[in-house]
Amino acid sequence: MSARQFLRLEYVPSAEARSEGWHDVLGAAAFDAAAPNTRTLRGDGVDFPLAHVRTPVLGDEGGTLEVWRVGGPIQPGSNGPVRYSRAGDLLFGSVAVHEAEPAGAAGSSPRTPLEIAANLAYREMSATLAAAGNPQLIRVWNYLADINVETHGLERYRQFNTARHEASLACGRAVAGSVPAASALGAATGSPLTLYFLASHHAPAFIENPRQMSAYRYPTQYGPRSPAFSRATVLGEGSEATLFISGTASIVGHRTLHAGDAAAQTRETLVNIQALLEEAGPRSRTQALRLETLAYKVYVRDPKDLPAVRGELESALGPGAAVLYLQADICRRDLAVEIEAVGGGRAAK
Ligand code: 3EB
Repeated sequence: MSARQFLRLEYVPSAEARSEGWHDVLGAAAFDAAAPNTRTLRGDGVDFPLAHVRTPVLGDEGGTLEVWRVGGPIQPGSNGPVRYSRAGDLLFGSVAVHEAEPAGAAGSSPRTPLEIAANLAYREMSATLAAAGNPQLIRVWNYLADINVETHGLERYRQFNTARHEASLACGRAVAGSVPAASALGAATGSPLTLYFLASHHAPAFIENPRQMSAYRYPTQYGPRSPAFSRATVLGEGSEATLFISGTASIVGHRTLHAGDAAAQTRETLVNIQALLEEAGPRSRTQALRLETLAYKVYVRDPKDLPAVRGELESALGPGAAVLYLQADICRRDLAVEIEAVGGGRAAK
């Protein structure tokens, strides 16, 4: 069995990206309001999977790269539309699928262009993991256009959940319990369904939040198929561990709290993240991880809420924390903010 790789996460402003060394990059995601122009990066000999996500970076005119680095040799590969790279027991992959109108067959499953795209993306991701021998999904990031828009009689986030659930079942994957940490956010209209993911030869620990109903047990009022994700996963143990906290919001039980109050939603979300740290600590010997030492991506629905959200984060984390603020629509209309986090490795901004 290969050695565990030590993952490091960095948020790098695009303007500074040219001066980076890329030899130890397993994969990356570029966040930018504009359609991506990554020719400069490719021109510099970059050969890792790079997800392009069309969400504006708040408080910064240029885009930002989320960069995942490892030690040791990296092998690139591809499988159908999936680009991936492997290092030791880790795999990073990325896939983007455009939505097209279905050729017919109304009433069959999957039914909508988004369901078809998500079904394809999840099947290709699964096939890639099986072929590469890194079958354990640890963390998946999902970005889809117009996430709160209803088409074909169902909100698009709910369509996505249907396809994620059904494709996972079809690939022999769990839809409850042993499911990866995940986020699902809106992106610019017209952008393709974009996924990037981390997988391993080793299963992670799966962490739920005692303050929240598991999302995979949500009642059908949130959609016909429940969202198949864990609240957090931990790969490895103790000082070697990496903690992946899923998209987390102001939800207690299964209900949204503090609708219309972005500051209060931010505080409630941080209480949920603290609860996950307390659950993960004894399970994975990650007690050394504290709120202040995590790296965060903060999704703000309405840019005018940024000062309130940032104020809450700075008072909870101090001014030195690694935080990337993005504008994105969130999976429930009454949520103003969603926060995801990574702990361990050496997270730095
Ligand atoms: C996803 O993969 C994650 O329904 O409790 C983010 C924050 C998400 C909260 C929730 C779901 C929730 O679907 C999206």
